[in-house]
Amino acid sequence: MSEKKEIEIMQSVYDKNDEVATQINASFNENGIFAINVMGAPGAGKTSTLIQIIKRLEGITSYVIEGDIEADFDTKHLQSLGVQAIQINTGGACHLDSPLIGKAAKELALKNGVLFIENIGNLVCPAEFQIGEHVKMLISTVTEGSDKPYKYPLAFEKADIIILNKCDLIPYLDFDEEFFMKGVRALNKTAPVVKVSCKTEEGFEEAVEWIKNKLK
Ligand SMILES: Nc1nc2c(ncn2[C@@H]2O[C@H](COP(=O)(O)OP(=O)(O)OP(=O)(O)O)[C@@H](O)[C@H]2O)c(=O)[nH]1
Ligand SMILES: [Mg+2]
Repeated sequence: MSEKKEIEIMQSVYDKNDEVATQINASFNENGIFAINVMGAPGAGKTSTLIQIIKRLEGITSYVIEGDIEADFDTKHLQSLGVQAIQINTGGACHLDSPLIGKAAKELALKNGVLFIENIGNLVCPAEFQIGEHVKMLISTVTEGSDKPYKYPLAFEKADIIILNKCDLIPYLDFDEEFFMKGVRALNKTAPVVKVSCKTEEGFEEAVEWIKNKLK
């Protein structure tokens, strides 16, 4: 009985979230905004990757909504680089939801450009919630180990593009790229997997081209 009640409540939480997400997505379309939900574990390099991508999107306005449980270091860092960024602190919640994005998007007064939404560092819950995005970008790293697609399948399954970050550290690790790719492809046949390093700033061209093609 109690189990049945829990399922009903969860269903209504997802339904309400998805309804708002659909409205937000329509508003993004009206305003010429292409929205990317950026997901990944804590410290995977989500903010570092955004910095690398944004500086290669010359001539295209980039906005960032930064999601964190607490603190605003990433927003301050992006703003110091001239990026229009706004902070959301969930105060404990492990993912962003669409009402939070709706409010932040209004404050940014978005018009014609790319909106990156850096989700809370978490490889599980962000993949479950639509937040009005057009695509999902997953930042995975070689330091997390090559078994992550097997252990956290939903994020890999739902990603439209997978960035494999921190590749400068491969010589010091036992990362098994073949095993990683086998796990990814069992879940997701189409998402490009792009190897990068924010440290050496290498490998970002493919990701930038992918975004530019989506904008067309
Ligand atoms: N060696 C190496 N370090 C990296 C790379 N990318 C990011 N880092 C480091 O990893 C740490 C976390 O990077 P962030 O960009 O803050 O990661 P994040 O995913 O935004 O972190 P949260 O927002 O806290 O979840 C920082 O110390 C970065 O300098 C990389 O490609 N190579
Ligand atoms: Mg960050």
